[in-house]
Amino acid sequence: MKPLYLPLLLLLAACDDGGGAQADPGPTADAAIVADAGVEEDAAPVVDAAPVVDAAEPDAAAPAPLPALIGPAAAEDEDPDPKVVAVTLTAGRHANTISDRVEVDGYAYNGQSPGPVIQARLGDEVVIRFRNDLDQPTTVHWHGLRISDDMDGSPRIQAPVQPGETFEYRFTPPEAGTYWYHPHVRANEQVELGLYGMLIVHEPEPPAFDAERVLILDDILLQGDRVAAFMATFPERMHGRSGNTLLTNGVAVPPTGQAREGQVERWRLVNTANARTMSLSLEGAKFRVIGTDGGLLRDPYETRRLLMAVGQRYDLEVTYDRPGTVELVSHVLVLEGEDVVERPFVVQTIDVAATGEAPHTVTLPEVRPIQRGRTNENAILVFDAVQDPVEGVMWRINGQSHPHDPIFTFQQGDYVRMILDNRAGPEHPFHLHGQFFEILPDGRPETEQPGLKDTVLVPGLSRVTIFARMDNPGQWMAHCHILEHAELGFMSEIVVEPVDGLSPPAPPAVP
Ligand SMILES: [Cu+2]
Repeated sequence: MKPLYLPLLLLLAACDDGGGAQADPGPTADAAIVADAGVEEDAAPVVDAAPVVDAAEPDAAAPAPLPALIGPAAAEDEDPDPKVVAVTLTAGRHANTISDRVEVDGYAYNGQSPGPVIQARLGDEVVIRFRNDLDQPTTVHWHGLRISDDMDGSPRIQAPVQPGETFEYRFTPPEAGTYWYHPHVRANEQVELGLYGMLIVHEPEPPAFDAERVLILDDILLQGDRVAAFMATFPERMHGRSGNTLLTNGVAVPPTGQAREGQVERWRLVNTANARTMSLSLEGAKFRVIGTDGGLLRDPYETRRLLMAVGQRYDLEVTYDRPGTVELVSHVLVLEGEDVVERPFVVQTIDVAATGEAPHTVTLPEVRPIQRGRTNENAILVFDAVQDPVEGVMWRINGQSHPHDPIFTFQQGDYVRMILDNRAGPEHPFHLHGQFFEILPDGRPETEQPGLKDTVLVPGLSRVTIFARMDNPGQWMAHCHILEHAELGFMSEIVVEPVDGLSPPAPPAVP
């Protein structure tokens, strides 16, 4: 069987002149903190607190029903308590159907890939009764949730769940937003084989959209009807694995949905690919960005292209202002002869039925502004690579691959300016667990991303500055989200020490 409609897809990462792992040693870890210890006035944005959605009026009797969801099947809440969401989640082998002609031997959660959409309301306690039916250890990481570190799925804290064993994850998400979950053990293999899903924390009073549409965007590298061998090529080690087949909610044929002229939907997007940065456009409807990694934006914005690094999320408000066909398009660099050209691939189609009705206006909850203060710490993180006799290439962060000790220790409440200095050719989507940050905009699309983020794209041979408020104490992974880079050394930790009198990010008082 053949991969479906796609010709050879090419890496999106800029070519680095033939594999140029750069041997520049970079600064030593000792030299990495360049902070003058003193507090420094800062004109740049600094995260003060996550945007807080104003609490809803209490209605103790019955919570409002969750919005209608279009996408992968949602997990069943097994707990009758309206304040608790309890879900059984089992990882196991599964034949994943990606089209009516191709079935791929892979993995799945609860027999579906993507796994079930897990939904909670802000303030709910979430209990995940996890079971590992794989033949290898795994964990579940809740990407973006600022929960306690022992529930974060980090294999440095949580002993990985062995085959046949169980683990109960228990947390109360402190912010509403669009999140996702995936393993943090051999992630380049387990995610590619199908272990990923979306987790939604709804606002106390969800905006009244006609529907919410979940779009989990991925790619997969197939050879015939099998997933290609892992780490078998030098380009995969250099740039991460780029698939030759794009998947939307696990299927290769662009799914078709239905809507009616005048309707307004919320689309929740996540890029779960191993390495591929998505460049997206939406044609045939009006849309604007209303949310990102850290939840709803105070100032939604319009754009023609969405640049979406792996791990990042966007919430869109999509307004069907005319009948016809709406297409979500992924713009991919493709090798044609000797030329690299950008080609459009439709990854979702919506047929919009004519009604003659004008779109209604959806009122969004007011989001408080992000407070900006002063940085009191600075950190430089240098990303580079060295040649390695075994692996071909090893990725480094501040001169070390897989550093054993934390690369930085901060105090709870620190405002940290982090300079992410990429000295190699390939781009790196940098992901910080447990905290949010803001990106200092500098005109490049990678940095023109307002709101609170947990993942930022750092292009090759350049720097990006972020401002992080370290308000969640614990031991937190800091790594490249190109899963092959993380496996090959680009995986570190920071520590945030608790400070007396400061509480960790707590769920807001929701009645
Ligand atoms: Cu990387």
